[in-house]
Amino acid sequence: MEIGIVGLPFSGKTTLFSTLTGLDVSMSHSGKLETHRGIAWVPDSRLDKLTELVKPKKQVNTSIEYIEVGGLETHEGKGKGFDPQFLAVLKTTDALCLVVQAFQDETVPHPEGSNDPLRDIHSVESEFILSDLAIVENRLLKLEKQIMQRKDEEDIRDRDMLTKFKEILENEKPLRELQLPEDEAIRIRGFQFLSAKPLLVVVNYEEADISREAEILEQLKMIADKPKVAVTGLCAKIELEISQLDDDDQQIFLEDLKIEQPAFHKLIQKSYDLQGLISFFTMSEKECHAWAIPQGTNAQRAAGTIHSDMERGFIRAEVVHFDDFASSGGLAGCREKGTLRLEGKDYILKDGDIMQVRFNV
Ligand SMILES: Nc1nc2c(ncn2[C@@H]2O[C@H](COP(=O)(O)OP(=O)(O)OP(=O)(O)O)[C@@H](O)[C@H]2O)c(=O)[nH]1
Ligand SMILES: [Mg+2]
Repeated sequence: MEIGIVGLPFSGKTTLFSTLTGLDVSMSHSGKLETHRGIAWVPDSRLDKLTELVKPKKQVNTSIEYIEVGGLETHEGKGKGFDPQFLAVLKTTDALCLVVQAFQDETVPHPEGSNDPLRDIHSVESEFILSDLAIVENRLLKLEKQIMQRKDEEDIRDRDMLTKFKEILENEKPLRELQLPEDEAIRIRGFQFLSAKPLLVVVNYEEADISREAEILEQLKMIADKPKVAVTGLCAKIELEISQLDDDDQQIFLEDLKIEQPAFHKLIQKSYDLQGLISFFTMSEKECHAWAIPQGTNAQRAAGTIHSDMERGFIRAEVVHFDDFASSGGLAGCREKGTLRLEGKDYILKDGDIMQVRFNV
């Protein structure tokens, strides 16, 4: 699972990237044409609780890879735009995280001269739309030529689909707003359109504004209400400090700020939810492990995320929900209450299920 971090220059992308991944890349920031990659562990209090109860040797959370690319630049004489090299990196990601500057700092002036999150979201989204439109137009030209020579059904289907996309993009609307029939939803993936990717907007506000978060985000409600879009806020500078503290100091810091968990934890969770992912768990003396699967995944497919042999040789799964496990204090209690049950391959996993796969290869 990969998420691209984008935004205007100085919006706080690198600060956020370092917060999420724990990597210090400030020193290596030698040129604008650099991309940074790193892993963030997805916090999950249920998995923490499982580890507490089961006491395995190891705990493994799910992870997300974040990739930061350089800011949207104004190129002399060429207008504004993302570097094509960055666009290529973004295309292969599963979702985009757009950072907008809402903090006031004399030493970090906004490239447009003032803070305006809506304007910034719009200008970055326009870049996505333009990039997609160029791909659509190119492909349409080729398809028309091909169809003139030979009427291929698949080409005609693609042409009709892309013609529909072209109209949406020309109206400056992102493709993620489209409700597509299933076959088109599958075919669109191959094009890696940027405006079709789920979008998480991160408003980077000032420390003094932490208590005003609800008010700040309210102004972006019309963006947050759109399909496959989520909006969240944080002060990247403070979050970076929090992420560098050990657990005890972190707790004191959070109490001082009157918040329960670091805002970047919420952000990671939202990146996860935005992609329609849920978690299930496996546990043994060796490790308690969280696994990411798309909502609606059945037990056999889910077993494949653990190991392909488990999917191939799937017989049954023993399943209990985390809530039942935690309230019973262990498997014995679950057996007594009948909450631990055997499920077949078609069972659809729920977020928080604990599963043990029986398989034979
Ligand atoms: N006051 C304040 N400054 C911040 C905040 N977040 C980032 N900064 C500062 O803004 C400057 C730019 O931050 P970066 O994280 O490097 O921003 P960027 O988007 O990666 O910038 P480019 O990669 O150059 O486009 C740095 O000096 C940060 O310390 C914040 O929440 N508040
Ligand atoms: Mg940067």
